[in-house]
Amino acid sequence: MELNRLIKILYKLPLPLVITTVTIGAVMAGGCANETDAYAGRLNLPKQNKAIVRQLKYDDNTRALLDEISYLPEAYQLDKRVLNYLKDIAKDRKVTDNELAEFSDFDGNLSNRDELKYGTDLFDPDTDGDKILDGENATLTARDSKIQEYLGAGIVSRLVWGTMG
Ligand SMILES: [Ca+2]
Ligand SMILES: [Ca+2]
Ligand SMILES: [Ca+2]
Repeated sequence: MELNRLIKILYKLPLPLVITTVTIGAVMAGGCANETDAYAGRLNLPKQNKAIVRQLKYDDNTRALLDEISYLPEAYQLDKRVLNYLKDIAKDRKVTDNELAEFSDFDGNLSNRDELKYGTDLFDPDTDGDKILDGENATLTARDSKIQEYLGAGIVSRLVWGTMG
């Protein structure tokens, strides 16, 4: 509907009805941010994060982004790089698929969630500086611990020394 026509129609209506209509319209337009607020509130994020994300339109990507933020330890949530990241994302009020993917892996190698599991730096692709990326290190460590497990169980030594059975 054209704005002019809308104004003409509103003119003809009694004043209380106009006020009600305009109020409902305003509440509906602001509804998205309120829903984002409510969801962010349930996740119990620091107020610095909330102040930024409350500008976001409420949809699946926004919900996924909020889950990613809430998964981070507070030191990361309040990290300047994370806050700047969020400010950038919130500029156009929406979270694109790319922005969501980038936010779930800050250094482009191994997801943030896995980095937290392995205790590696979320912003450094090679935390221990051995020129092997964190993702590869994690795989190697997982394999190592599997071997350690076998060694611990004595299976390998029994196989090697032929003392089985
Ligand atoms: Ca990473
Ligand atoms: Ca890393
Ligand atoms: Ca490494």
